Amino acid sequence: MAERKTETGIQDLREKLWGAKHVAVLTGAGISAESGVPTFRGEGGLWKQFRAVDLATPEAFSRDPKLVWEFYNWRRELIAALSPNPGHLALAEIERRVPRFTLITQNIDGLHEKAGSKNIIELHGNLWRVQCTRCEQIVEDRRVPLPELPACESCGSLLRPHVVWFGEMLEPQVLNAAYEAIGSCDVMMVIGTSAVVQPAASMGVQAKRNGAAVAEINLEPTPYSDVYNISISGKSGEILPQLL
Ligand code: BV8
Ligand code: ZN
Repeated sequence: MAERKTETGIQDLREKLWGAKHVAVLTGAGISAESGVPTFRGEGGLWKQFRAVDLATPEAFSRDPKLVWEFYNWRRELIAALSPNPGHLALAEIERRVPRFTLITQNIDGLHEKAGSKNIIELHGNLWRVQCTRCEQIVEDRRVPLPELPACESCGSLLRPHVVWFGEMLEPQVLNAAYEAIGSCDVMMVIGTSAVVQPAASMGVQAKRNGAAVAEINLEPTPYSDVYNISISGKSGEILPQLL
């Protein structure tokens, strides 16, 4: 395992970042950890407490929609009270200072938008949108909590969270937009993701293959730490402001 440098890594990334024409960023649950949003894997991770297959799959929703809604209502309640942290804010500031910026996130918490980021691609959907299981209409819904079994305003059918569950396809336009950014960026930062959920997990390597310089910022090593050009060990809320 190559050494994961913090000081020289930050210096190196700073130089690359401020010379870039198009900066792409991929974020995971780790960027929101310092805001108080639980991550999925690792210490205190959601999937230690709950089984993903019981809650974040279409089969789980068909079997027990009340239980799945209870899980999402609990997360809505928790996240509604939280604010962006210095990591989210630094990304919004970087976007204002570079010629082109694309933020690809696996998170559904909406905190990047709250921090002022503009060009956001939400790979896995958004906790604050719901979709009708029959007429497929998608609407923003910020009620906390939602009824046990929320119903569509147009057709009365059961609503589901507008998120991508395990075993479901990501929306093609969303995925295409992400791949376009990955193919055209010259610098990519991969921040706070354990890099195990596909297809997001391999986006950093794809950017590197396309010629971008790729830097990881994570508290822990990941399967790609040795593959990227730079791997910085630390909290995103502490590292990202140092890039400004
Ligand atoms: C699909 C949304 C086509 C809702 C989520 C190829 C090989 C093997 C399996 C597959 C494959 N392709 C597809 C699959 C199946 C599956 C998959 O990847 N499974 C894995 C687990 C093996 N993928 C899919 O099903 C995807 N669909 O590919 O469609 C298809 C379909 C069927 C069959 C084949 C192909 C859809 C995946 C969508 C899953 N939806 N959730 C919800 O949240 O409720 S995933 C869930 O994990 C999260 O939402 C999150 O988005 C995602 C990723 O997690 P991370 O963000 O990385 O978070 P994690 O907790 O793991 O890590 C946190 C990291 O932060 C850690 O590294 C930690 O060290 C670090 N950290 C902590 N604090 C800090 C920090 N870093 C910095 N600073 C800090 N302060
Ligand atoms: Zn409907």
